[in-house]
Amino acid sequence: MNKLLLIGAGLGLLITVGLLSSGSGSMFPAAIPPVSAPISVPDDGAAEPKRNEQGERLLQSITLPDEENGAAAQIDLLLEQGATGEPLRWSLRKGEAVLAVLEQPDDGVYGAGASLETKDLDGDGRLEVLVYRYNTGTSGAVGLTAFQTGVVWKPIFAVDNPFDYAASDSPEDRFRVTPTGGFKAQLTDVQSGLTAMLPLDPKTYEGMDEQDLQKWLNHIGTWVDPMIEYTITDLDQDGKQEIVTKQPVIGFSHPDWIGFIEFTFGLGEDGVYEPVKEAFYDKDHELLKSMDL
Ligand SMILES: [Ca+2]
Ligand SMILES: [Ca+2]
Repeated sequence: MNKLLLIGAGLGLLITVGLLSSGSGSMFPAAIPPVSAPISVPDDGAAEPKRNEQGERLLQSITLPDEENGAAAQIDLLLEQGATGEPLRWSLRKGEAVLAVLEQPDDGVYGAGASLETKDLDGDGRLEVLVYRYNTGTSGAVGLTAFQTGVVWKPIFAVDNPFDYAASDSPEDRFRVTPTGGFKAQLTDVQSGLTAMLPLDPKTYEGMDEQDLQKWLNHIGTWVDPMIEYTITDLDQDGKQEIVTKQPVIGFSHPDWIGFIEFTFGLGEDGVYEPVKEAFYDKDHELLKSMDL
């Protein structure tokens, strides 16, 4: 995953360098929405993807210890596509048995590629299965669903649509990013109340037309990107993994990252992950503010 994110960031960098070097006389629009770009996603390397009799595409297979007989069981990740190849749903199967199904969110955020990872998240000695799905736009958004395995496959962590956590000046969005002039922007989570001033680095905007820059510093619609990364780590050393999500806060285009939002998810008493902490960072990943949720 990290490799892919690097590719995404690299492309974004090229786009921004292009903007900075060529567009000094142009106005920057109020907000530049994520642009679709053909960034490579997992499993797109095969010229002839493997398909089963139903025409579903096999994306990945893993082996898990089988509870019943102690042998290993093969788990397949399959993709069902629509008439024009659009990804409709992903399923996890053991042979013909369907263990879990993930639907494409309504706004079709995911490309075909998806990948599996196994990890013992709750520390009970049994592996959980993690499914990553990828948006193909410049934001590099990634969704993650983690399943407890066994007789019943239960989702215990789900960012079904990472864009649900993004924000772009819409009143129903959870976050507000407001440039306040003087190379600063205020970031607020209207739901939790957490707020911080993000410092903007003047060096980033050298070469911009001075008039445009002043307009931009006061009025531009900065925005919050969806989740792009999940860090799985046992922060409090209790044997259960925490999941930390990362969202960039964007200045005028990718990858003008002016800050980051992180949510830490911890396992609740019911064995399902819930958000326990929120933190705002500046662009150098120095902590600005955090709060327990
Ligand atoms: Ca486990
Ligand atoms: Ca822990």
